[in-house]
Amino acid sequence: MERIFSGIQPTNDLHLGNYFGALRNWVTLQESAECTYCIVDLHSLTASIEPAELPERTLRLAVMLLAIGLDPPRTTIFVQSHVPAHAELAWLLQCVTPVGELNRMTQFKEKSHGRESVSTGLFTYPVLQAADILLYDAAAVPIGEDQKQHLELSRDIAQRFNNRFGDTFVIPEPLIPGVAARVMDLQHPERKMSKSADSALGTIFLLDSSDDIAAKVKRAVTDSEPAVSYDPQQRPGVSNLIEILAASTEGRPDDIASRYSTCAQLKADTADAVNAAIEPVRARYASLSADLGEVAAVLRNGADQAVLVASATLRRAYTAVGLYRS
Ligand code: AQP
Repeated sequence: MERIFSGIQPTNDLHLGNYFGALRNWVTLQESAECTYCIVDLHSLTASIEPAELPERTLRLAVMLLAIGLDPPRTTIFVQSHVPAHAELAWLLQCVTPVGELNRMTQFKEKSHGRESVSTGLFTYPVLQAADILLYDAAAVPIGEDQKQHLELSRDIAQRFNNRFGDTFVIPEPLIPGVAARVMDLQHPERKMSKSADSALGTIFLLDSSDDIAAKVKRAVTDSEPAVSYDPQQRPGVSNLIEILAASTEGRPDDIASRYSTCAQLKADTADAVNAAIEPVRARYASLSADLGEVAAVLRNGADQAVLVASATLRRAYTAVGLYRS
């Protein structure tokens, strides 16, 4: 079976972009592939999170991953910092990654913009991401479009390592959905929807109430044209709503656009469709939250399985670069 790997940060509650861009694919892939999914808590240290909040956020994210339909032990779910090989391989990979390649990363430019001081961790974030993926011999990585550049860097790093030290890593392919690959912020449709946006008004969280979702969609920024048409470049706000409705109903953006004459009706139907799509997730989240001991056990078992695969790959990489092993 093909191996799949992907990760998500415990930086805040999950939103519709995470779900449509990546997580829905994570669930589908369980049917046809050997899947390993990771809560990348080491990555989240590059954002400013209160240490006291991180354990609870990590556990809540694990509950959410089960609520969306991930199914252990068929699928491995674990926490990145429980498997030391991630940090160890990241060091090896940093030693073959030119600074110039990291300087080109758009996410680094965006996240460091205007900041007085930027951590080395934020700069080398994509190298740790490459280590995450390469440790599990992943042939494919389900991600949203915003992560495409990082995945390309992972491929370049793996190729460079293999050329220099001999075949060690599988070269991963990105798996990006055709619709809603980049869900945009409802208030700033030129920016992607994000967990850590300044205002929650532009972000639909999976745990938002139906009323909150209806209110956020109603207030979504569109434009001065009253008619509905799908044109992401010229009409990002309206087109974002159309994509959200398409992803919620498994429809096609062009077909949906042709069925609406007013933005008000588009907004009303989008809110209803989003609520229908995520209501089962909210219900499962509530019932799974009643037994956090069970969720903690899933993460312990996941780490045990992940360690086996990751340490074998790390050994291969250590031997390839010539480190002495007794
Ligand atoms: N707006 C989005 N549209 C489609 N896919 C998205 N993803 C994130 N935002 C969108 C995808 O979700 C997966 C997990 O993302 P992450 O938590 O690891 O980091 P991120 O990409 O940095 O997501 P956020 O929400 O923007 O988090 P913060 O604000 O904490 O940085 C990835 O596959 C990503 O592509």
